[in-house]
Amino acid sequence: MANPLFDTLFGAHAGRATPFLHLADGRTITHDGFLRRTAQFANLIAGMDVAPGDRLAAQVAKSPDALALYAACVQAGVVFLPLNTAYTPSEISYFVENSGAALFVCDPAKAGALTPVAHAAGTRLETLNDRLGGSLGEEANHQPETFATVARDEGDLAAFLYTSGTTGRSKGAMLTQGNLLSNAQVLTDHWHFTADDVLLHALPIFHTHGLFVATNIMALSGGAMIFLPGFDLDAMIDLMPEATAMMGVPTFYTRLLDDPRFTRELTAHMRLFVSGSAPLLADTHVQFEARTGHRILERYGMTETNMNTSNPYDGDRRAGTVGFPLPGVEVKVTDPATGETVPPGDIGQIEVRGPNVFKGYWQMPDKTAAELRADGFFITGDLGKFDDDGYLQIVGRNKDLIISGGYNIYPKEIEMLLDDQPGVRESAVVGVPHPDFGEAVVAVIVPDGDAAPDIDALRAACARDMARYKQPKRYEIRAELPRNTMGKVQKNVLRDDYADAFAPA
Ligand code: MCA
Ligand code: AMP
Repeated sequence: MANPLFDTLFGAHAGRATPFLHLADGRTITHDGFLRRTAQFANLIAGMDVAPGDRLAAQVAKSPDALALYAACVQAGVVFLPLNTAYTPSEISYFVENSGAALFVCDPAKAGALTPVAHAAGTRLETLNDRLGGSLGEEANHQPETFATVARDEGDLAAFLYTSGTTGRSKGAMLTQGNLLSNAQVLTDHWHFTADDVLLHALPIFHTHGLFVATNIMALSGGAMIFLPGFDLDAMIDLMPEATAMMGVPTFYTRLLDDPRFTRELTAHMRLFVSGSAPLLADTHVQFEARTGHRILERYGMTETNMNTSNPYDGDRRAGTVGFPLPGVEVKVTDPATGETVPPGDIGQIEVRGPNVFKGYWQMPDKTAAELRADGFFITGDLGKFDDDGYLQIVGRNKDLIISGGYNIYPKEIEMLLDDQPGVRESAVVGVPHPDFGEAVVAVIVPDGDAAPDIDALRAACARDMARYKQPKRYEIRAELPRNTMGKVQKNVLRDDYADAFAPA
């Protein structure tokens, strides 16, 4: 096959007038219409001297054109690098520079703030909005609707997704065509997706969940998506009768359950609800089944590996577990000190090997070597155990990571920013339970001297440099941080002390 990922996901549907994207405004884009738009973008970017293997970074609103830009990169052999729309210019500048992107595409409304970023990185800037506009959207209209697909093989890179580290800066996870394709094939099959499915798609498309799981599965199966710009409770309840399946982070499910319109009747015709990206509370699982009669199917994945395990489609979907290794994926639980597999029931670090596991971190051989063993096993940083029936349970993290509403937040990044502010001697950032987001960020500040630091100034500094979802939702002042005998900050003590910070009154 000339370009396995493109040919299987998109090319296979050439000429089909079947629906691919149903939009909130009532429009429908067919498979063929989507392919023709994709070809226009592929012609455009190839004409801008963006060559196969080059990176195209995009911080654009979710829209059919944003998705066509992704498909166009696959067709043109260009490495697609999607970026969270919440990122500030200072966050963006790192990704554009670090990836050496040949082209950076942003929303026209942000072009003013991002032009200096692109200049500094020596990267060409173009724009795209969610209304077929922006320089790229307009230019694409004048391009041919066919494109000679660039040949690739499964080992060639298809995408970079940046993922933060416990220390230091974000790392570009290099994902190959084979990584994405193998996972899309396994999941489509495992979850029984066919051309008859209509997926209610309200996730962002700059992360694995919304792009490589939800979109790739629907592209492969030939089904359709109700493609919402983002999470919108009213629209989701209105449109659910048109769908057969939904994928979401746990916050989607708790918000739906909080709404009395979300009933057994509304979901009667649905065939599948999938949850992932963050732990689904067993309580949510139970409540969901009581309300709707459906058992949510929970699965487990990572940016570096796509999906690793899944509860069964047919069979017992167990609350509080992430199911079994997917076909072709090996999962083992090991002792962090020795790397030896521990017996079932014992807790250890979760390691994963398979065609889904990424190629390494872009230009970071040391970090790659630290997490990806020579034998192909990737050390996830998650802690878990297998039960006697072979279900994997995630019990914690061996990494300092907060997951809030499905977004990963690395405390170190926030602490480094806070520690640089006037009046702050040191800081510690922890995640504590939050009724909507699962976990929320609390910053604990130790003042430098007697005067309390200006919390508004700290908020402003975070707002300037950091995406909103990362910004602490609570600041606490403390004379000192709790430390163990080795001098290490005891974050578990802080998590306990502020455990009720967001408890409902
Ligand atoms: C929004 N806010 C958040 C978050 N989202 N704060 C913390 N965590 C968040 N996730 C902020 C807003 O900026 C706002 O701040 C306030 O919280 C309330 O916003 P709201 O309108 O309620 O938020 P929303 O627009 O409804 O978004 C919530 C959301 C969204 C729908 C849960 O965060 C979302 O779509 N999450 C999905 C993330 C995802 O796709 N993750 C997959 C990663 P203020 O009030 O101060 O203005 S892929 C992955 O993890 C792996 C591979 C996997 O296994 O899938
Ligand atoms: P990311 O690297 O941003 O893709 O986030 C991956 C992390 O999300 C994993 O390492 C887990 O810690 C977490 N995660 C994903 N799915 C689940 C799940 N079903 N239950 C618990 N944690 C999950």
